[in-house]
Amino acid sequence: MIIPASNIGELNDLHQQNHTIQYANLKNDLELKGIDPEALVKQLIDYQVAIPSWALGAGGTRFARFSIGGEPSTLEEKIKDVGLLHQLTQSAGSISLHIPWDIPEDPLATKELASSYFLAFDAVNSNTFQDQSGQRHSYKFGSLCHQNPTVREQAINHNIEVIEIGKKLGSQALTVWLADGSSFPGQHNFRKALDRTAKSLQSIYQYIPEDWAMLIEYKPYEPYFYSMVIPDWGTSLLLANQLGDQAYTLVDLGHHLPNTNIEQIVATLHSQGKLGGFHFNDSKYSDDDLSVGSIKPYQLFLIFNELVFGIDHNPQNNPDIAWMIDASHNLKDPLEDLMQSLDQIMIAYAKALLVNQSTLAEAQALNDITFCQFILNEAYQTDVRPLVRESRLRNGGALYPVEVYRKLGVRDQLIKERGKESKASGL
Ligand code: PSV
Ligand code: MN
Repeated sequence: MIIPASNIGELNDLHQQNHTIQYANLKNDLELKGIDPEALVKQLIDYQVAIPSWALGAGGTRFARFSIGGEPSTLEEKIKDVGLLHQLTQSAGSISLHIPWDIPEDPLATKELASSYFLAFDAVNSNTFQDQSGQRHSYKFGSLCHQNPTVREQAINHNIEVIEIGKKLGSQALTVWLADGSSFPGQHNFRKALDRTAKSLQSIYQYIPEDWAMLIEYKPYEPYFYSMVIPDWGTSLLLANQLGDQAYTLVDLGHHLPNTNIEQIVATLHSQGKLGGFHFNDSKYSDDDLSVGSIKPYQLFLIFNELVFGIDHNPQNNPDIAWMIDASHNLKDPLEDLMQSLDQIMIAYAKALLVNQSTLAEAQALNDITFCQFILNEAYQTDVRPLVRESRLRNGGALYPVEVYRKLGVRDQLIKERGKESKASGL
């Protein structure tokens, strides 16, 4: 769906006067500190986050799934939903497909449709954590780590097919997340399971095109509760190093045990040139898939602080990172949630851009811890929302995306078009 620009303009006009004052005040404050607000707005405009094709419908828990109505039931409808998100936020410029949840029947037409909404295709994701109807061998006891070579071969071939689909769409990365693991001590021989996985990944890696990356995601537990074959960033990095220059680690914020210092992991991986991808979400307990920034916004800021520093100090040539939101909700309207999440990502990024890195380095050299913390607080406690709104406004986006979405009754229109019972593929 595309909203007439005049509708967005009219709703923006309601806030324009306040926004002009707020932006002018912030601009003034920043200039007094020697910061160029225009440069920040440009950086925010350039920062784009991929939307996963599986986040546009209601997600389920293992207890229930509550439909939200008007869910996109085809890939085309999903692209239209991401198009709408991008139009309102100007920060969701790509879509990431999960195969086989979303297989394009006519990749060229799919690509053209996406381009008409100014969308590109981000990483393609393989799925060897579910059995599909008609599938010959089950993944119940693993995929790339499976003891039976025929099952491993099936999972390897699936990944190769996903690469082929991605090539037709213009994707440039394959993300592999493995549910492989064990739920009981003794079930797995850890060494053999890891070794089989490494060999399977090697077979897939050979099909990675020259200008692609292979992103290896880790997760400490779930769906298995005793061990996961790739439980942590160390194991992912080890595999990426064994595979070669085009293999990287992907950090999903929800895939850490409580209180893990994720910002340090990010810094370490980036310093090794091995941080390839990022899945944004937030969590209170584990992989909760909560809205980005809803639980630990300060942690998100600290992560961005490491990223901003790393991107500016990159002799190791860590490539551009694939940014994506990875969350699926069973309560909120997913489009509203994605707009809130994108906003929080931009806010955390904008705050991190305010950190005076050279003054921080001087304070660190003097072991002036109080001043180090002051510098971070100064940035974190700045209200950067006018900057983020201004960056949306410059390209025709909404000052307040959720408000526009609600005032125009978009969900009701989608329900009228698609019905109350339509169901998006995914989890
Ligand atoms: C697994 O929990 C994961 O984070 C992987 O990225 C999957 O592709 C995705 O979630 C599915 O929602
Ligand atoms: Mn993920």
